[in-house]
Amino acid sequence: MAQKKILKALEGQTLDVPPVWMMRQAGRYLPEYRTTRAKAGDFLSLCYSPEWATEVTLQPIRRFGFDAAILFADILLIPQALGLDLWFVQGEGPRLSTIETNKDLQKLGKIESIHTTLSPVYETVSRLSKALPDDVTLIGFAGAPWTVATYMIAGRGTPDQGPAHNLMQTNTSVFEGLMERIVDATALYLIEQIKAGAEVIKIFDSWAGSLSPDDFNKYSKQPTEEIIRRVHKECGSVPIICFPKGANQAGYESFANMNGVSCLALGQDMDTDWAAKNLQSKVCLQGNLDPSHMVNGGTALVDAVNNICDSLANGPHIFNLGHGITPDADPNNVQLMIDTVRARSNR
Ligand code: 1CP
Repeated sequence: MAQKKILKALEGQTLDVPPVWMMRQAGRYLPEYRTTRAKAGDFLSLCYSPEWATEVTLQPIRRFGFDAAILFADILLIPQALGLDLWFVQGEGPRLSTIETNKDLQKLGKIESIHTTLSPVYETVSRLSKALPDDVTLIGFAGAPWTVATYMIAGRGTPDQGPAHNLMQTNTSVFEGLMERIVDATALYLIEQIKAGAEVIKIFDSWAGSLSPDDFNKYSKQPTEEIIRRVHKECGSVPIICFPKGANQAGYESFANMNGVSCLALGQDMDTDWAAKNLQSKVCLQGNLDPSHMVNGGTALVDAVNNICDSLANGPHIFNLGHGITPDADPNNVQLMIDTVRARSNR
């Protein structure tokens, strides 16, 4: 039986007090993160420096004592490792060279060569697994193929993932060829993270909500299932958290019924009473406080935390936000959130 609280919840145990961590817990809302990032130079240098990436992953653990640490990296390192150019424009976000034609696809490197670019990330995982306190769980992660593909096709973040939908419809073979390569690379990447010490894997499908039901099944659920199958075949039954963000209830139900999924992360748009009733007997649930409470705090925050915990109290629950914390959040509100969760007792 697992000793760490997060692993207990992922095994299906209902705990007195839900364990807690936070998406983007290492980030710009923390002054110590901004200092380290300035020393590292830029965001990508931070991701590829085992020393600095380890430091920023540990910062929120030291300050708040979260129950899990998530590797500091980004879902867009996979496109870069496959051969695309990647850079971040200050105040705007990521930019990438794009995949639009079969010729672009053929230019991508051999899948196995991703490890050359990504080896510093594995080194960070290995350092973290030694540096973390005994009761803190180390989470590795990757983007799901659909979400990663949306950036590789558009060359940037898009409000509606239009370019990826267009390629899917007008050049299905290039789109599916790209998806296959991302599946191959992501499985290898996650296997290496686990070998280096990651105890849990989270797969972020941030743009799953823009897919029609058929496309959701084909391009969110099936590729994710294939990655999990390969990871489990190579590494045994490592717990997997999936986040098909914005998926509807039928989409969440199909993920809960999928082989190998231990936990589903809920966005703040999900009704926790519905999720408790329809999903929690099959999987652990993670979430789902609206990140705006981290900006505003006060009794609204306390009430919202308690409502979520009440609603999910009768099954396995890991407390988290419904999406990443924003740079304008107040660290004092993070402390208030943790104190409110830890003051609870479900029995
Ligand atoms: O310092 C900075 O200015 C960079 C901001 C930042 C950070 C802190 C980016 C750029 N990425 C990250 C780290 C990151 N990204 C983590 C680290 C661990 C943690 O949670 O603390 C993780 C898990 C991610 C995952 C990620 N990157 C996702 C999936 C989750 C989500 O937020 O939906 C996505 C979509 C990205 C792409 C990305 N990276 C960064 C930005 C600003 C974006 C979004 C771009 C866009 O669509 O406009």
